[in-house]
Formats: sequence, structure tokens, C-alpha cells
Amino acid sequence: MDVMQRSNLLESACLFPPPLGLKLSYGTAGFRADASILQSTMFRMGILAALRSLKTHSVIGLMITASHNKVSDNGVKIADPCGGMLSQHWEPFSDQLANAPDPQTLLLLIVEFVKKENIPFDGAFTAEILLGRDTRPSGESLLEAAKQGVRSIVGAVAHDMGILTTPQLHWMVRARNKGLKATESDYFEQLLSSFRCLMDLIPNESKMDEIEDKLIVDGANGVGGEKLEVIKKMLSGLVIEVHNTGKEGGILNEGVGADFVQKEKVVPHGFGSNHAGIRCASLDGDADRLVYFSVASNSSNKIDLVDGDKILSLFAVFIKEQLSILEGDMKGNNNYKARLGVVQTAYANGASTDYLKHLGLEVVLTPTGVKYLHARAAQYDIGIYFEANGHGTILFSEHYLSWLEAKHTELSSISQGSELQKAALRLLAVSKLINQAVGDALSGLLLVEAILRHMGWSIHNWNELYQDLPSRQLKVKVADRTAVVTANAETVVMSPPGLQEAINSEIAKCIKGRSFVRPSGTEDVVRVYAEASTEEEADSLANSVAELVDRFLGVGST
Ligand code: NG1
Ligand code: ZN
Repeated sequence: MDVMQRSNLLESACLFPPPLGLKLSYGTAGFRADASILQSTMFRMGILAALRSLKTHSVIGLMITASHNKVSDNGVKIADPCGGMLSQHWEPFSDQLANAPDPQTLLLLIVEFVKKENIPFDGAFTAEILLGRDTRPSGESLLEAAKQGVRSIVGAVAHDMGILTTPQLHWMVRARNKGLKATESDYFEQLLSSFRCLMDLIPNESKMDEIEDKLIVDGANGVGGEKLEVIKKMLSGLVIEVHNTGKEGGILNEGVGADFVQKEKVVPHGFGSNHAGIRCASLDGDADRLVYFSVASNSSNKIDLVDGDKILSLFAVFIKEQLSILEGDMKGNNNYKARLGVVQTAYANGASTDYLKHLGLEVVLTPTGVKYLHARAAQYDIGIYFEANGHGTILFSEHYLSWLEAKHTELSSISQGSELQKAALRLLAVSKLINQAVGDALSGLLLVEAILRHMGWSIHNWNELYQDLPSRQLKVKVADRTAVVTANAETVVMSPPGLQEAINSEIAKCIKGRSFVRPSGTEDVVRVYAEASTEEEADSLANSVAELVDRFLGVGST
């Protein structure tokens, strides 16, 4: 780094002093905090994104969003060259950058890191960053800060991609680095053409008349509703009605959205008994989460929730069906058996895990956070991962996709129109429809809709795949949430000592009881999860465990 670069960094860093007395952490999915204190973090993540671009010789993404958090919060996450989350290897550096107390310390950190990582500053490669933001009002000024961060690295270029869903930005980064078409209209075109392909391949005998044409979507008053309005206009064979688009004056994530619906298990604002029986879906604030629900027929505000676990199960059943067609009667020489795997977290409903195992699938658990699930799912030919909250996707390995392409070509020449050829084509269409970079509510929604029609299933048929065990989630505010240390994909507390034993004795009082606690990576709380055979037991288990957390770590304790 030459003198000009150093003075450029120092000068611009002076314009973005960090908030005093606050420790920021990259967390489960980037930095999140009250938007008013994030200017310096945005600026510094702009720098980090530019350094990452230089290091990887690739286009990098920077997304300004706080997903399902309240509207006054905002946040930032970085998309790596493959479109996935920032390499965990760089997270400690991003924490250090965000927390550097003054411009000199910041510069020193950068100089040391550039040396350690061998980041080329020879001008041979132009760092390029794609910036996106959700609909939060704070997004615009935070975007400016991020841009200035990018530009404080001499020669780096920042492209403002405007208001996007998080998965759109990740998709664009991945497409750019693969040399593919990467604009927003290319994204829509890919989704719609692969959706059409799946719809055209629906077997004639599917009982489509049992399925309501109409789907009502809660857009969380965020970016997803806005984008769905675009998709809607280009669709045929599916009627979508979008509520909570944000244009009717509703507030982002307030009483609406996938997080609210999944955690509270009640109807979002704007939905009521007049929607009873109709298929409904809910997106979160940045449209990377999707849950379905139907409104209970009595006049209460209760819903029948179809969560991420059930979306995963629907996808798994469909993929498994296509694989057995393809692998059951292998014609030709080029035969191969795909390794199909399913990845969940401890939040997955126990009934879903049992169901998936009964299907004969390999199911593994990882800690919470898409970065862990994604990495694990990428180890299979086809890896399906979902968090119960509705964040997930299906990954196809490059190796498997090349095989599938070749197989499809072969089948097209020897048995055009055969069931085998159709199964291969369906799998190829799924790989194009479903976002390969990150969980994507819009592409997930289109895939659910296509599969329900393929199966001839109503939302009720789908929901009956298995019966969820009653579950309850609570949050406990503690003095220091980092005092909770967990192991075994967060299912066991290692510290503070004695807490796990105390939780175990509460679990032992319930039938089918299961409970665990972990520090949140996005909020300053410890989360409690409990499930059991009845609502009452699940509630009481969650409450007792929350009391234990409070007793061991409560606000007053140290
Ligand atoms: P934390 O706050 O670490 O629990 C939450 C979700 C994660 C993930 C991230 C990022 C739950 C219990 N946790 O993380 O699954 O989606 O937000 O958005 O839903
Ligand atoms: Zn989100």
C-alpha cells in the first residue's frame, strides 16, 4: 500500500467516527444495530468488500439490510465470489475493522491484514462491488457511507444496484463471477422460464382442480412484495395477491412477515377469517425467508403454519421422486446414483427430522446460521437445507449438474418425452429456479407452487405430511449472552456449568420433550427453544428453561 492509498484511507476514515462504547460483531449474518449508529460500520464494510475483491480477483456484494429486525435497525452483510456468505475466515477481521476506535488504528489494522493475507495492491485488478439495499429509510444514507468505504481503496468501483432482495444481490454476484447474465431482469427471466418448464412438465393425471389457483402473500411491508408484483405480471397459471406491500402505509416487519408468523403462529396484519382455507405465504423483510400458512376456519387469529421444515420436506419428496424415476430404470451407459442429503438445525421440529429419516434420507444438523447449513449442503450432489424459520435452498454440485446435462441430452436422443427424460429436465429446471447462492423466498415460492401442482396437493394435503410437535421459542435478556457456550450443533450447553443438567431435568418431566438454549447472533438475547407432546408442556418447558437461563445468567448476575 503506497502513501497515497494510506492518506486516502486516513482522510476518509476521519469522516466516519465509530460510535463510542459499543462492541459490534459480525454475528450470524452480518452486523446489525440501530441504523443511527451504523455509518462507520458501513464505511468500514465498504473497505472490507473492496479488499475482499482484490484478494479474490472477483466481484463482491454488499447488502444493506437488517432482514426481519424492526425498521429502525439496519445492517450489512458481505457476499463472497460464489454468491454465498463472507468466508468465516474473514469474520474476525471484519469485527476488528468495525470496532477500531480511531482512523490510525483502522489504518494499522488494514496494513497488517493486507500484508498477512497478501492482498495485491499492484493495480492489476480493479476491485468491483455490487451494492444493494432493502426498503428501510435509513438504507440510502448508509449506502453512501458504504460507497465511500469502497472508494477509499484507490481504483475500487462501487455499483449501486438499487433496492433488491438479499437473494437477488447474492444471485447477481454469483452470476457476474461465472460470466453469466447478471441483471435484475436476467434474474426474473431465469426464475420465470424454469418455473414455466416445471409447469409444462406436470403430469396430466395430477389433480390440479383440487388446488386453489390463488395464493395470497404477506410481503412484510418490505422489498419482497415489491418484487413479487413484478413477477406476478409475467406469470401465467398462478394467481398471486400481494398484501402488506409497504405501499399501504404499513411498517416493515411490524405484525407482519415470516419471522412474526413463524414465531407467533398468528395471522399477519391484513389477514383474517375471510382468508380461511386459502393458501397463504409470508416473506421476511429482505425476502430470504418464506413460510406458508392457512388461516384457521374458526374466527380466531390462529394459523396452521407450514414452516421451513415442511418446505424442505416438500422439496425432498419431489427431488426423491425424480431421482427414483431417473435412477430406477437407467437407460444408456452413463449411469450414476446421486448423493442426496438434508441439512437442518436444532430448531427443526423433531417431527420433521423423524419424517425425513423415515423417507430414508440422510439428515444432518449444523449450528444456526445459513453459512453453516450452506457449507454442509454443498457436500452432497443435491443438498437441501432449511432453517425452520423458512431460510433455505437446494444446492446442486457442479459435478452432478454436468452429469445431469449429459444424461438429459442422451435421453433426449434415445427416448424423447419419456418419464426418464422428464425427470432429468425437472431436476435441471429446479437447479435454475432455486437460488444456488442463498435461500430465496421468491424462487422458493415458485418452486413450492410448481411442486404442489405436480403432486396435486392442496396446502392441507401438504401440511399433513407429518404433524408438528408443539413448540415454543422465548428470548431472555441477560447480562452477557456470550457467557453461554454450546456444543453439538448448539444442542448442549457447556458453560455456565450446571445449566445443561438443570435443563435436562426439566426436559425429563415432559413427553417427547426437547429444549436447548443459545446466544442469538443477531440480537442481544439468549434464545430458548422447547418442544413437547402438547402445547401446555411445550409452553411450560420453555418457561422453566427461560427461568433457568435467567437464574444462571440474568441481567443482575455477572
Ligand atoms: P439468531 O439471532 O442467531 O438466532 C436468527 C435466526 C437464524 C438466522 C439469522 C439470520 C432463529 C432462531 N434464528 O439468528 O436462523 O436466520 O437470524 O437472519 O430464527
Ligand atoms: Zn431475511
